[in-house]
Amino acid sequence: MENLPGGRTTTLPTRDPSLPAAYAEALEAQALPPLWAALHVLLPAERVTRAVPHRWRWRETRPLLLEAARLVPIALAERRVLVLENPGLKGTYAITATLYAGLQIILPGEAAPSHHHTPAALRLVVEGHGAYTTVDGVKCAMEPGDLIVTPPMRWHDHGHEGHEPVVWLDGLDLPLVRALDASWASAMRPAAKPSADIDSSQDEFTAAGLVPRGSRYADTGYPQVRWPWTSVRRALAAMAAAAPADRPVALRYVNPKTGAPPLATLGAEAQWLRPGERTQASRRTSSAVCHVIEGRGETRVGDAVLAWEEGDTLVVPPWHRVEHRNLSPSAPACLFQFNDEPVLRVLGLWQEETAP
Ligand code: GTQ
Repeated sequence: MENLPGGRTTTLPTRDPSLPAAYAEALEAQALPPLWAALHVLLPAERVTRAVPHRWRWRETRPLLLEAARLVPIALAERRVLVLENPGLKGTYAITATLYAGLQIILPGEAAPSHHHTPAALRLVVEGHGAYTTVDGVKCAMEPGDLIVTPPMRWHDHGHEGHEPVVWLDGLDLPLVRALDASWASAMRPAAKPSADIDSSQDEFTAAGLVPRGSRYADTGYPQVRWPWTSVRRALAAMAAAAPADRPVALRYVNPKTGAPPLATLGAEAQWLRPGERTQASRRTSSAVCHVIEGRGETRVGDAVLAWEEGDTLVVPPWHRVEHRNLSPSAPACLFQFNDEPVLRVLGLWQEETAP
């Protein structure tokens, strides 16, 4: 497959030019397009996507985010976000057919008001200290590399008690939810002072294989909404130290009580690349957004080779061969990714092919 322009077209052929004109008009008048005019577009022989491989460099996005913070008051923007829009999907605010990604910036003392909506969201902190997201009144600290999820219809707002700008990567299933005509958000409310609660990950999910007998928190179906990077990194480092050199070192973020993905529509993973490591090439029917938490390297996505360093973000369209490479001879590299794999799996459409 590759990236056919207009591969997944919005307007399809609706006429068979070989039909008698009067008959073709009668079909159109009765809203009865002939399937044979579009069959091989609807069911192509090769998978197609308009999304293309692309990389956003942190050293280019960061100054533009800081400028947005100078130019646009939070009261006006409500969410001060520059959206990572796939160059193949112009005008859609989408990074792939199903996924949305944006970089959000908040300044010390600011508060982004509270709302809730049908799309699911996750945040991965890129830079800065002292911000927090409140999920249904529970305060989740945001330190670099931390993952926080906001499941559908949960009230959330963002605040900042630190001293420097904080930026995070937002990942949502917004294009998917829009395709289902199911996107909806409540009116904004002023951000309320968070309750004294801290998030349960800090005191209830502190070690693998152990869950609290009785939780101090309301049972919402989402026992954990925050994964501190310090714990994830420690787990990856321990795994890297023990794993055979030919085994990939990657961890999936899961609901600790069920093993299910952290959100029904979004999967998330962290991968540790040893110094000099090159991963085995594979392609999947799911699409993904990769973010560099630390290190430098390059990733082949389809025919593109995308060099990366800390803070960069890449998009992997569906069915594009991916191969990561850590270019440092001495330091590990850590990549975070979110993807639509749970959706593909539940629909029976998930497939992976590993290069021989
Ligand atoms: O922080 O609630 O990037 O509602 C897009 C939509 C962030 C948010 C986004 C949102 C948010």
